[in-house]
Amino acid sequence: MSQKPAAALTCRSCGSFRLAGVLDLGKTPLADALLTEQQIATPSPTFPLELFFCADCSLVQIGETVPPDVVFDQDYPYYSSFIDAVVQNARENVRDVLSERQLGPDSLAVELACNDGYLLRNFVERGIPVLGIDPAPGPAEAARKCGVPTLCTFFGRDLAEQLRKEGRQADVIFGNNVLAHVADTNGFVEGIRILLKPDGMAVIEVPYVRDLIEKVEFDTIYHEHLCYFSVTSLSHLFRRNGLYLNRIKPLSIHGGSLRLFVEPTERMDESVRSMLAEEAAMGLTSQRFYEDFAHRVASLKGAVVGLLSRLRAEGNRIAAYGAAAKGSTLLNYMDIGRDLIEYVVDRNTHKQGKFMPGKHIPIYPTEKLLEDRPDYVFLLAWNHAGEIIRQQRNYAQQGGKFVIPIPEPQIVGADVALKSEHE
Ligand code: DWN
Repeated sequence: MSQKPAAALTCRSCGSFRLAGVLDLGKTPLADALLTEQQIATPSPTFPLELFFCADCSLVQIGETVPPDVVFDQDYPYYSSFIDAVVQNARENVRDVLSERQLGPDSLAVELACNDGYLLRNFVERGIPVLGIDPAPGPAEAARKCGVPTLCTFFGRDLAEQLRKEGRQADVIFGNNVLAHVADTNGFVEGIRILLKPDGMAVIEVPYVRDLIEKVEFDTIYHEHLCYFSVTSLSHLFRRNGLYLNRIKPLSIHGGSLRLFVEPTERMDESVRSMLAEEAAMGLTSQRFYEDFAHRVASLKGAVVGLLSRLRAEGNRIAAYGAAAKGSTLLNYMDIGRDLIEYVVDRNTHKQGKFMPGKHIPIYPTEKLLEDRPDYVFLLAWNHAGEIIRQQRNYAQQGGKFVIPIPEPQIVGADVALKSEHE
């Protein structure tokens, strides 16, 4: 691993200059910037994608900050409600919070990056007032359509102050897969403290950097994800802004995540203490934990490209499932194009008919798999393998097979489809 001086760069959380290079994925297009037929005729803008480790607060982060209004523009295509696991995870999250906190008509539940209302609608159904905040116009409009009053804007210190002045402080603030996305990390967290009632609680979900490193989930690195959190780096970030990480619930979603319970009063429990101790013992707080990551990613590339090339050389046809942002990183870093993958399928109607960034692989509805019957389906959305394989059991039972690329390439067929049906 290079000890990159990275002179111009400072840590997004603590401001330290002591950033060490972990992995350089080169200059890549924006992962969710899917292209129309017209747009593939001209080159897309690309941006450096390099991962660093902060020796002072342990935050893993990328160096480049692409302007948020470029990343989350009017074409931002991600809609949570197309993914059953995400909807179910949100339903369970709300159920658990409501089992601990008595909320009613005088309460307020806020979600930062509420997307299409997939989570707050659980409060709307119970008559509990809500407020959604999301900068992407498409998802924000979808949230309003399911009864979630939504501000289509970025959240931060200023908006929090404005809402507090209007008397709209929150009993509970949710933020799922948003903390890693914000350019002003400290301002966002300070905004949470300002918006929370003194006895309020924030429930925040983030992917866990330990899973990223240990399971080689390198494709979850893209320009939307500015930060990659450990419990150690999160604890520093919250404390600096007057909040306390009091409880953690590890989750399997998105390749391994943490559900964080954060309050204005310190009440740290054993779940936090034990993870902090484990991270120190494992070395997540020092460079050595990250030193061989680049080598392991390069090895994974060789194994995946080798498998796909062998399958193609044997005369097999291969499609992909999931026009996921992570899929863009994987295809572009591994240089996997239409010579190996004929097309991608996705349930999200906003993605169908478009093309993947960089490799310009076309995206079709998922029904194409049964119509066209490719020999293999490469799971770009490997983090949803169970849900997808269950859903595509007819394809599997007719001989179709799946290639799961992460943490190492493996082929699964009907036997897994049948098994996963009963999971
Ligand atoms: O942080 C983020 C994560 C949570 O979601 C966002 N910045 C962007 C996005 O990342 P992603 O696109 O890599 O997420 P997913 O959830 O892995 O994307 C899955 C893709 O697969 C979506 O386009 C939906 C699609 N899908 C499908 O077509 N049928 C997914 C499932 C489960 C399905 O059954």
